[in-house]
Amino acid sequence: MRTTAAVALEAGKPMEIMEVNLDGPKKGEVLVEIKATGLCHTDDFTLSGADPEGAFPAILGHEGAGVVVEVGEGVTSLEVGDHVIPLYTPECRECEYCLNPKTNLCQTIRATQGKGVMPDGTSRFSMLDGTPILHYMGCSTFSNHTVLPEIALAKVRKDAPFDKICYIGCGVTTGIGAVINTAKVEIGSRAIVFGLGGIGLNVIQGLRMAGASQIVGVDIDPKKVEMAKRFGMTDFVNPNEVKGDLVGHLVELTGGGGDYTFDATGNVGVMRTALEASHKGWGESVIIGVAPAGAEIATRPFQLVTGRTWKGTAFGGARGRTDVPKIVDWYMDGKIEIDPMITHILKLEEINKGFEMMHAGESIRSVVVY
Ligand code: NAD
Ligand code: AHE
Ligand code: ZN
Repeated sequence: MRTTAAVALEAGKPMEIMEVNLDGPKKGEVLVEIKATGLCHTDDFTLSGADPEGAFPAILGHEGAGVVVEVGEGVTSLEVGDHVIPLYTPECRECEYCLNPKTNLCQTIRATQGKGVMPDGTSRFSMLDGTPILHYMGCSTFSNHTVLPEIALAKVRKDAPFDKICYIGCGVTTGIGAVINTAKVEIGSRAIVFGLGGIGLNVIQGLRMAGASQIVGVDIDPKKVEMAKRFGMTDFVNPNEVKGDLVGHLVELTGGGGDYTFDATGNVGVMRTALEASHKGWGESVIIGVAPAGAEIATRPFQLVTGRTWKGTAFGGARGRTDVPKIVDWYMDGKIEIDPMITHILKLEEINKGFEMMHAGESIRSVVVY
């Protein structure tokens, strides 16, 4: 079939909207009509050329929601008409990783996914002249139609609006999951969140749900303050307005350091600050942000010797086929909020404008509706 997609032809260039060929689903695969997709900072990171796994031409996008149009041979858990959320972290429920309760990182298709192809090593997308186009994070939600492995789709209730629940495909689940699954924050904890964008706000929302008593937000963009307060931030710190040492300031503000700190910026300098602003003896610092190729984290080992723990999280530690339908229920039951964070609804033709607004700090989440 033919479908319309925003194609990233090369790093550092705006995407181009074009008709592309899409082959039907092979064994174990599913054809999905994407109804809406969010724009995550990770898409921007890959488009910029900073992603070691970034390869072009590719169809980016990994935060979508849509409807099953066709199922390939052997697919048993989904049928035509089902509403689904694509999963860049799949859940096969059979591999060594899925069988270990300590991780959500299903590895069954990770190698081919990282190369931009389906599990059989080929792409379903191509240009009209036949040139193959790569998939991205196994999702490629910047295409009106896409093909995914069955294990990379969460089936969700049909009354949930696509233009809101697409955000559960990455940002909402990552932020809330980092608090609940990865840090396992206890009631009364003090926390510091670095980066108040589409992920950091969901960390704040998760911290409020978990009963944190102090939620300090740190961002260099004061435009983020109002929304962060709305979601539960109790104190705001702009590093550019702190005279002297930022770590010392945060340690004083939290009475010794955060019980939990979270990096949602992708800046390795910020990651160090987050670790060092966590409490001596027991503080845990969770890295969510994705850093550019070649970037490395550093701190004095003494910071860890004296009881701080450095952790990371992918997709908030969530097991997608199991957890994502529950998070959709939380949204539909009013237990979590999504609507205020979706600041812009765009057409696919406006997708590059969406990334410009992300760069300018004018948006929290832009969502493309097909
Ligand atoms: P975003 O652009 O919406 O937000 C980033 C925020 O960080 C902005 O508000 C920006 O002003 C702030 N910021 C930038 N530099 C800063 C600094 N030096 N100090 C304080 N604040 C600073 O991005 P997002 O969509 O929220 O994504 C955040 C990060 O999380 C990105 O690196 C993204 O790739 C990553 N991410 C990781 C996962 C995961 O599973 N680990 C999932 C989604 C996103
Ligand atoms: N390809 C990059 C790493 C990118 C990365 O860390 N991705 C996160 C999800 S970001 C979603 O917005 C993730 O889930 N990582 C686990 C994994 O297996 O990719 C690189 O550095 O090579
Ligand atoms: Zn993302």
